Amino acid sequence: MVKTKPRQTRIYDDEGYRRRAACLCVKNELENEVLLVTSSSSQDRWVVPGGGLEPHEDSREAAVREVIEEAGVKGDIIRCLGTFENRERKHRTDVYILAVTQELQEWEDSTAIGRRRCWFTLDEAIEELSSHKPIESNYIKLLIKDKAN
Ligand code: U71
Ligand code: MG
Repeated sequence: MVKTKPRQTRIYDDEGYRRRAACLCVKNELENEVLLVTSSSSQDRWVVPGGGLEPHEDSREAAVREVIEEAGVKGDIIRCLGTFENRERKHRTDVYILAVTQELQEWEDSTAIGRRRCWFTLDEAIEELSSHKPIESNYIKLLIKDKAN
C-alpha cells in the first residue's frame, strides 16, 4: 500500500539523525498491554506508532500527534522511556509511555491507508517486533525492566 506523505519537512539533530517520536500506548496502570499498528508498507507487520517531528513541534507534541494519526487513540503521557537510536536508518526516536483514555472508531490512517491497531501483551509485542523492528522490541524490553524497579 502506498502512503502519500504530504508533510515533507524532516527535522534532524546535530549529528544528522532524523528526529522521531513514538508512544508505547498502555491500556491501564499495570502497563501489561501495548497498542501496535500495522506497517504502512505491509498489513501483516506490526509496528510501534510514531513518526518524524514537524517544524515548531517538540517530541512530546509529535508523539501525541502521531498516535492520534496512526492509531486513533488519545490519552495522557505518563513518562519518557528514553531515546532509541537506529544507526542503519539514521534516526533517533524519543519514546513516551501514554495511558490511553479514548479509542476513536475512525482515524486518519484507518481511512487513508487502512491501518489497523491491536492490543498485545508485552511478550506478544516483543515477538511481533523482534524480526523486523528489533529496536522497537527494545522499547518493550526496557518497559519490562522499568516496571520491575
Ligand atoms: C518506513 C520508514 C519511514 C517510516 C515508516 C516506515 O509510514 P510509517 O509511519 O508506518 O513508518 O514504515 P513501517 O515501519 O510502517 O514499515 O519503513 P520501511 O521499512 O517501510 O521503509 O521507516 P525507516 O525505514 O526509516 O525506519 O521513514 P521514512 O524515512 O521513509 O519517512 O515513517 P516514520 O518515520 O514513521 O515517519 P511518519 O512521520 O511518516 O510516521
Ligand atoms: Mg510513522
